[in-house]
This record gives sequence, structure tokens and C-alpha cells, in this order.
Amino acid sequence: MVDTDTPRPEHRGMHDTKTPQGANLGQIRHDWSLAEVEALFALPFLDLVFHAQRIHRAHFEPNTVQMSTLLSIKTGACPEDCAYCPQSVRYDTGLERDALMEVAAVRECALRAKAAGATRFCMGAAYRSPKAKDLAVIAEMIREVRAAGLETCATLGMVTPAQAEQLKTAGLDFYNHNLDTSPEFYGEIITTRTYQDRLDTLEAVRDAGLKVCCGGIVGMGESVTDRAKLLLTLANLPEHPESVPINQLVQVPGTPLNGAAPVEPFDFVRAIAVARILMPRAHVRLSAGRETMSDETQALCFLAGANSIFYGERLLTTGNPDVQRDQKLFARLGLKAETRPEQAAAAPAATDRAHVHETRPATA
Ligand code: SAM
Ligand code: DTB
Ligand code: SF4
Repeated sequence: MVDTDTPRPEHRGMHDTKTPQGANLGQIRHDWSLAEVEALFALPFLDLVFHAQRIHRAHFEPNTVQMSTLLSIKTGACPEDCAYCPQSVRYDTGLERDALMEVAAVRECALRAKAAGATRFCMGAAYRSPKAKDLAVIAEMIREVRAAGLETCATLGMVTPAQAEQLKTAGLDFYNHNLDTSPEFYGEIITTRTYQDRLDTLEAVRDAGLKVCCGGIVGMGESVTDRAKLLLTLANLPEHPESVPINQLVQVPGTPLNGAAPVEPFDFVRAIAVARILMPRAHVRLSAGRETMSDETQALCFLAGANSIFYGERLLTTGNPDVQRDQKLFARLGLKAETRPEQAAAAPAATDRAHVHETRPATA
């Protein structure tokens, strides 16, 4: 169990991150228990955010945010039944369908995203899993986006080990595939593929040498325990995802989850903070949901360890704050955009990794 005592002034320093088992918060671990993660969620808000921010500063340059731009390269008519998703063929959301885009058009969008300040370009397709002929075209898109000087990410549904290899060969850097929620709540949201299917795709992606982008959604009617179980599942994977998107549900009329009880902003911030504590080296992305979020809530998310956003006025099919609003927010908070790793060589991150130890379960 995590020590929930509020640190007294004379005890500030390392002591306030000790758990009764002696494990310091901030270690890279893959053996979290549900009780420990639930205890983090139960911490007083300020203690939780304090721990998250301290851990964040031990691993990342503070005040720096990675910026990814999304593009829907194939829109709508998806056979899956994800209850949150405007792109499922099963729900009448009035969304216009679009076939797979032309490579040249994708390249144009990538160049615009780069000019606006993004460092990563994420191509999303409304597939259950990609077909061979589409994957060949997407491989070409990946080559073009890479040649334009951007990191590449794709989210195309389930992939086999061979497909993951093909994407890696094309130059893909990251593959996004979310677990979305806890194994227990999952069946309330999606019935057309299993949690194990998702874990299998993540394994294929990891085995192919791709970086993993995997997170979930808050605000679908799940309990705090479900949020804890989602983050526990991610943290106890053999390797932590390099990128952890925490989405707030974007409610879309026509989807079954339209009208779900909105998330209390502090609870959303808590999910960000726990993700940061459990996965200290991951980029935690404040993902969907920013359009309706106040600047103050976003600032709390950054304080709680979020250090990545989707940048540009569209997510896949729904809105996102426009570039002007984000630039103004960054200026108000003194935030700066993260440069790509190779660009950052001259300015190493303020890391303090000497004390970091990996703790894995014997079976991992
Ligand atoms: N079809 C692919 C798949 O499901 O893996 C890729 C695209 S899908 C839109 C990627 C992720 O976006 C989903 O797993 C979900 O976490 C997130 N997402 C989709 N609709 C959302 C919504 N309305 N609000 C928040 N997140 C959403
Ligand atoms: C992720 O976790 N969120 C992004 C990205 N990965 C693909 C998608 C959010 C989609 C929000 C609804 C839409 O715009 O269609
Ligand atoms: Fe299809 Fe992906 Fe939407 Fe699910 S989340 S309906 S798989 S596009």
C-alpha cells in the first residue's frame, strides 16, 4: 500500500516517496499491484500531483511538450463496434466516409504539420486490421512522411507480426494501439475484438522493434478501479509503452456513449498523474478532449506529468484546439515544444537516471 500521509515540512525530500514495502515511487517497475495503484488514485490531490511532478522532473526536461499531429487517412465505415467511436459503421453519426487517401495528399498534410511545429505525424485508419494492398500504400506514406523530416506513427487496428515487420521496414517509428480500459470493463465498450487481441497486437508491434503508443479513454462510465486496472496493465507489460495517450471521451451524437456522465476534471488529472508515476520514462499524452477542456485543467495535466499533446485543429474526425489557442497556452505557461531526439543532441534532457532500477516480476 502507498503511504498516504501528507509529508510534513521536516520530512520533505526522498522520505515522502517511500512506500511501506520500501519501494520508492519513481522506480521503473513492472510488478505493480492493484492495491498500490488504487492507493495512488486515493492520495490527496496535491500529494499525487507533487509525486508525479517530481518523478517527471527526474526523467524529462520540465516545461517541454512533445507535439504530434493526427491525420485520418481512411475515414469511417469501420466494422468494429467500439461504443465511443464515430467511425463505426454500426452507429449513425452523420460522418462522411473517405477511402484511403493518396500518398501525395498525405505528404502535403505532413509538411503543413511540420511547418506548424509538430515533430511526429500520426496516420489513423478506421480498420479492424489493414488489408495487404492498403498496407503497401501506407508503407509508401510512411516513407514520404519520414523523408519530410517527421517521426512517423500509425494506428491501423490489429496487425500480425508480419504486418508489424512490414511497417518497421517502411520506416515506421511508433504504432498506436490502445487498450482503452480495464480488461473487466472492456466488454461493455467493444464486443468485436477481445482484450487479448489487443495485447497480441502490442506484442507483435514490440517484437518488430517498433515503439509502442498505448493508452486509453477516461469518461466512458468506468470506475476508478477500472482506470487503475488499465494503467496497471500498461505498467506491468514487459516493457512500458514509450507513449501513453490518455484520452478524455469526446462525446459524439449517434454513438452509444454520447450522454455519458462527464469526467470531473480533477479525476482526469489524477489519471494522468498515476500514468506518470507508473511509467516514469514514457511520454504521457494529454490526448483527445482538449477542445472542451479549460486552459487551467490542461495546465494541471502538465503539472501532473503530461508532456505530449495532439497538435492541430483536428484529431481524426473531431475537433482539437487550433494552433493559435495552443501557442497562446504555451506562451501563458512558458512551455516549449520538444525537439526531435536527433535535434536535441546539443541540449540533453535533465535526466537523473543513476537511481533508476528496473524491478520486474520473476515471470516477466
Ligand atoms: N481503428 C484503429 C483502432 O481502433 O485501433 C485506429 C483508430 S482508433 C480511432 C484509435 C483510438 O482512438 C481508439 O482506440 C480510442 O482509444 C481513441 N478514440 C476513438 N474515438 C474516441 C473518442 N470519441 N474519444 C476519445 N478517444 C477516442
Ligand atoms: C489516441 O489515443 N487518440 C487519438 C489517436 N490515439 C489515434 C484518436 C482520438 C480520436 C478522437 C475521436 C476522433 O477524432 O475521431
Ligand atoms: Fe473502428 Fe478503431 Fe473506431 Fe473501433 S476505434 S470503431 S476499430 S476506427
